[in-house]
Amino acid sequence: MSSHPQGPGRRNFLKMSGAAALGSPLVAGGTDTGGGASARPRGLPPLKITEVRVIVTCPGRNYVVVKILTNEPGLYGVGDATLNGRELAVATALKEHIAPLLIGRDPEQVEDVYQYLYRGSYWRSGPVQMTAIAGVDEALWDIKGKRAGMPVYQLLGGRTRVGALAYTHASGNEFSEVEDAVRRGMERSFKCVRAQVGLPGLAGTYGTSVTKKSEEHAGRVDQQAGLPETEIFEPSVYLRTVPKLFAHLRSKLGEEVELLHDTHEKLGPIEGARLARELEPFHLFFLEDLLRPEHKESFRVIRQYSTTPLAMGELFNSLWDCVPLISEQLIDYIRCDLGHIGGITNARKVASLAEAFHVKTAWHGPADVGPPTHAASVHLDIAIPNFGVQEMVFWPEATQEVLPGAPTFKDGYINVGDTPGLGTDVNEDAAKKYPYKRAYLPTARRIDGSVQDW
Ligand code: GCO
Ligand code: MG
Repeated sequence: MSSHPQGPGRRNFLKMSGAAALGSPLVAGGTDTGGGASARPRGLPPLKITEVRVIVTCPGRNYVVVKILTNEPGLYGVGDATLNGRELAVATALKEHIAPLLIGRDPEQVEDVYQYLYRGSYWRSGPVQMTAIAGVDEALWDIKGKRAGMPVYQLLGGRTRVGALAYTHASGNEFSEVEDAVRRGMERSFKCVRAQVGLPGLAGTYGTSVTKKSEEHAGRVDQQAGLPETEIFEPSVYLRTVPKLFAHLRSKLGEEVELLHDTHEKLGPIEGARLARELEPFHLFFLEDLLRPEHKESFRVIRQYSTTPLAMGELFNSLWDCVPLISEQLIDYIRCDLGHIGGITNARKVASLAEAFHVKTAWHGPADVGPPTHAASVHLDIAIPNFGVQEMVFWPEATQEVLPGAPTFKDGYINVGDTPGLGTDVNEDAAKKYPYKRAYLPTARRIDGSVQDW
């Protein structure tokens, strides 16, 4: 690898190549070691990435953590690169393909690193690659914040709100169980609760085949072993059941609590339109992921029939996945996962695009992405003008031990403090106590045995 083009080495190079005279950034053949920013404005010494550690750990469930070290003693950044059920694919991409590209680079050139990793690999987008990039991106923003002595939200423009309105999960097999779970959320001061119910006669349905504590940990923390479970789903049963659940909840809980529901990409367009229309009287905060991510144009059908607010996006991996739904105003909330769409650098572009089209954000925030991604989401939430709501979880003790510093929750809002950077960290010794366990997401089939989206 040739020498890094920052500092004196770079200035000599520019003199020699004549590029300085043209005022152009570094453009030359040979090994790419960094972008074309001009000399350091603040008189800080040049910074270089010296090591990239990829830590795979399972404190209750699997997480992939990226720790980027620099030549400044003690200065490092931590990002989360967890992709539920495909953790080792991301860890390998990071270790084998991405880490070698980062050594010697200036960690402050966050956008340039993002562009280089996204477009520079030629093979672009996809969940594995974009999760790996997100881990790097979060670590770089963490370094930038630490170096500036500021929390990341300050670097993004400063606070626009006191905290981020948060939602929790409630589920059960009977309407009364779901009602009790929503009440527990409300008692805990949540103003917004997502409600999911089991389907009569069918074994396990997305969001319900979990422990009674599901609303607390919002994930399959106890179910990550062996081979995938198969759930059974039938659209007709689902479509008959869900409107009745919300009729029940509204009659018992009143109008004030904000209710949300996740279809998890299971329906076709006319089924989705029917559900959205039948749920209208119950005034959902939003109805999430009605259709598979491939069928963006089919959201037009749903819009034609219903005024129920729609959310979509946790399976999107690029800015361009978001463009059709946002630019046609086919959704009301864009809910990409910062950890699967390349981190803060890309998500803030999604947010700005959405701002121009009356679309708000609702970043994906389940237990299967780690605390640094949750923190990154909240830093963005409290800095942008078009924030909508933030999905959140409470972390089990083991996760807090390994990945301390997650955002905190109070009076219905999630928040980050003033610690420089993202505020999250990794305890590498503690991580070693919890080795990776192979784990899969569940899968689903119809009653006739055919494959169904889970
Ligand atoms: C949500 C999501 C999650 C996903 C999970 C898959 O809205 O919270 O749908 O529960 O199922 O992230 O790994
Ligand atoms: Mg979802």
